Amino acid sequence: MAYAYDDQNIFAKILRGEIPNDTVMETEHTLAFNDIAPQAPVHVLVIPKGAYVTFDHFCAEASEAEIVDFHRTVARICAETGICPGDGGDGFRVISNAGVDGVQEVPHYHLHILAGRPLGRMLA
Ligand code: IU
Repeated sequence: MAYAYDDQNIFAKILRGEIPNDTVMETEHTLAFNDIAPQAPVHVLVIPKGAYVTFDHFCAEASEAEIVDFHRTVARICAETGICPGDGGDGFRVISNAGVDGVQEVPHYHLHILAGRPLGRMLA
């Protein structure tokens, strides 16, 4: 796997504190913030603090601590937002775009949490 991480991408700048963000949750390894152009009433971006480009890059090279922290953070945000079907919420979708065909805009791995309206059958 050969990923070159561009440390000038916008999320890298957010992580360095060079650009403000609307933080939802922050942990040792993970930052979550509201998307600047929300596509649903709930639209949270969750990013690892490490320099990973895509889902596969993150899962292949991040430590188990980073991977667990990331996914627990996603789950905590869903729970605290009240969108988990198991707790009576109306549900949600998680999406991660990768590369050209995935139409990935920002080359720092991130997962979208979308909720708050019917999201339809399509993935995008
Ligand atoms: P994508 O998965 O890389 O296509 O999505 C990138 C997201 O980052 C997209 O939903 C943008 O609205 C969002 N975003 C942001 O929240 N803040 C920014 O400064 C920029 C993009 I640039």
